[in-house]
Amino acid sequence: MKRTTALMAATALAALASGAARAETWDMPMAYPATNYHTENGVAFAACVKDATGGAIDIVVHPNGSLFSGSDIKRAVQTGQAPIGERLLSAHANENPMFGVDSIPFLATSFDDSDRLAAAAHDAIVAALDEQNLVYVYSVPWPPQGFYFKKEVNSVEDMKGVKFRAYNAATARIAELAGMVPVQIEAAELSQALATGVAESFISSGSTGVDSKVWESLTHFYDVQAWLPRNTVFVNKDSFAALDDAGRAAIMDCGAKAATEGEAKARELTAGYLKTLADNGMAVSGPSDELKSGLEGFGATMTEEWIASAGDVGKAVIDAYKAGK
Ligand code: PCA
Repeated sequence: MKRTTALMAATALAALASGAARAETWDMPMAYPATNYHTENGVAFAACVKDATGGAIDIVVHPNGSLFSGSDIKRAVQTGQAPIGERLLSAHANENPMFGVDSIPFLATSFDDSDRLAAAAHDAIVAALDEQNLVYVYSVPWPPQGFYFKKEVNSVEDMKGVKFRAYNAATARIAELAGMVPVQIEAAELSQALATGVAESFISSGSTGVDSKVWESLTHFYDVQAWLPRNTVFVNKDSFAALDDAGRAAIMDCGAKAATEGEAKARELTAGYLKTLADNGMAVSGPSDELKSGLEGFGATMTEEWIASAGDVGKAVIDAYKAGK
């Protein structure tokens, strides 16, 4: 009895210290498996926020599209159905081209370049999210993107007619340029789509290839390092405004920590993912010169298209990124 009272007093004190009136539980929908580093990093972020607020903000991560499917997460947070969430922003480039800046083929192909591009685009992305009732918290890159097939592919001509799983407008556009047949599928449904033949190829990281055990359906991975898309965590603007100063600071400080730690993890895991693909029997290699130059041709077309759609803001971001290289 005595112990319980002491514990309750301690909890009350912690809540007082954080300046919060009462504890709040925040559901955080995420689209990738619980064991993926993005998700584990989200769970660490939630623990950081809980600790920093003395338990006043308790963020509960829902992985693998279990609360909202990947394609619904952003809208759910915009409309306040969930106060916080994580999404592959480039999947929403149709709403604002700035969301697709990380998926321009061969613009930023390493972690260092991805960081520089994200820094150059930061203010524009924060503003684009703000227009949609969202507050930017942090983003973490995926490893470089390569192609998965169930046959040897030595040129873009070899891609013709293949059923291709797309995850955003850029991946669908590549399919179109290559004469493939694109079908939009979330990562949570990828294994099944490959097993049933709905898709027979895709572009992604080694991370998603391993998560989806793609060696059960496909045979070849080409490490073309086309770009590094990012997952972005954002909060509903009204939910954020309703917090006290300490709560808002906890979210932003823990977000900065999550950005650093999540990317460190991505860098650390990248080579191991490709090794796992090879250990499971896949042929893992770089692209042939012919394939590479075909893809670079698509990249040039898509860079022009992106700059045309993103206007002066987009051009300024690309110029700033290139100037810093
Ligand atoms: N994995 C995610 C997006 C990029 C990546 O590497 C996916 O394939 O859905």
